[in-house]
Amino acid sequence: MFTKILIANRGEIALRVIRACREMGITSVAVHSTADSDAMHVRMADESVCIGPASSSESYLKMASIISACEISGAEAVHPGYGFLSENEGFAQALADHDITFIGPTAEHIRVMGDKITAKETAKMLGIPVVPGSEGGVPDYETALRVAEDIGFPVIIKATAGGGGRGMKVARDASALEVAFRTARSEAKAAFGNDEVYIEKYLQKPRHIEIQVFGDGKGNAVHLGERDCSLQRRHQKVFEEAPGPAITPELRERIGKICAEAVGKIKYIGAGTIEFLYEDGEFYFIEMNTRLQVEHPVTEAIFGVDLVREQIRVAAGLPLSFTQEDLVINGHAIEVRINAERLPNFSPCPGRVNVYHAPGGLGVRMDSALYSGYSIPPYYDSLIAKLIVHGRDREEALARLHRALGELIVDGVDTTVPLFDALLQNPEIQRGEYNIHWLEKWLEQTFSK
Ligand code: MV4
Repeated sequence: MFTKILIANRGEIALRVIRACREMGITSVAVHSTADSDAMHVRMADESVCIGPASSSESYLKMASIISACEISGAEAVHPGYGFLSENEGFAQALADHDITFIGPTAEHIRVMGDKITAKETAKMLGIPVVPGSEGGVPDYETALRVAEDIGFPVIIKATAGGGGRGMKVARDASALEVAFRTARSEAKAAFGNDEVYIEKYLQKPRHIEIQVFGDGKGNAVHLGERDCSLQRRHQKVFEEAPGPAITPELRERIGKICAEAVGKIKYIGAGTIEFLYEDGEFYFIEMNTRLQVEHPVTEAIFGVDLVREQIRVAAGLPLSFTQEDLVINGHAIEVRINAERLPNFSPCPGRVNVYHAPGGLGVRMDSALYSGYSIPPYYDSLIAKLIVHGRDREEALARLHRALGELIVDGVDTTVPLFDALLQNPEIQRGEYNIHWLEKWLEQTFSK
């Protein structure tokens, strides 16, 4: 096992990793920008190294500085958290070249899953159901029309190099396809410097369902069920839950087994998430994330496992501490992302937090790097806390979320808490009846009046 791990991240996820290290008897090293000298992750880690100025590109994204920090501190492994360098194949490779362990998959797995076309080809080859569409890139409009008529309208055109929903165009019929195709191409070229696009059948009212998988790098792999992350605004998740309200035990077992077998076959190591659109009883692969995700705590809550501990174990060459049979769902968990943002426009609201008081009690987990008197810097993500509640069933989790939000105090900055208070009053949310378009429609109706 490692004796010292460097955490190449900040905020609540850095604390999350430090806590796992401490429980495992591993020394933690924080890195930070000059804007984060007073940040909680620096205070909580055993050691810290300043790696550059406020701008992420000169600090948290600067590979050479992070590798230097490993050498200065003697850290044997790096946990990248999420965002920043967590899915950067060049970083995983650079660490390997320096004999430092990247706590995550291989550079090759990151590369394959980072390109949407190779990811989809790999998924298909491994027996994962994919959205019907073109085989790879579509070179010209004539090919686009042939594919679209073959799979049937509506279709969606996506940029191979795109991500986070950028560079997508929907065409409802043949007359709309030519404009959509040419616009998608030129926008992809402008945004990503790569004009390759591909085509898929457009699913009109799907849910976003993602399967948590875990591999030991030796061909053993398990799944930890699904999370429903359909409630998103501009491709940012705001509310996530596990298990998914629409997913039966039979559906979970079917898709979970397919995913676990697939990652075992490629000898995947560490945590991964296989993302699907789910509609009318069918799953359609869209992409795979090769990192720990923001919303991992809902999975931890219902399975009673520590996913960061498992990431560290398999990175050190140890086996997973559970088998598929050990993984039994207990109850229901919900996470809400609390951002320092002003409603209704979600404009970032950095600044001084005069008073912070976290909720507590049975079934409540607050992952946050806030403290009273902390100044939220304007340079990074606006996520300031994740509130995770766990109950015996969905109804209890919802009641607990309402109760916990009432205990929370964040005085000094605006937050997205009022959004959750309002969502909890909504009968469709209470019944779990929503899809990927629900939140944006609701926001429009609620705030345009
Ligand atoms: C789709 C789709 C409908 N049909 N693909 C958006 C982000 C990217 N990861 C995939 N996305 C979508 N792909 C087909 N074939 C609808 C979306 C989509 C979406 C997906 C998940 C969560 C929120 C979304 C919001 C708008 C569109």
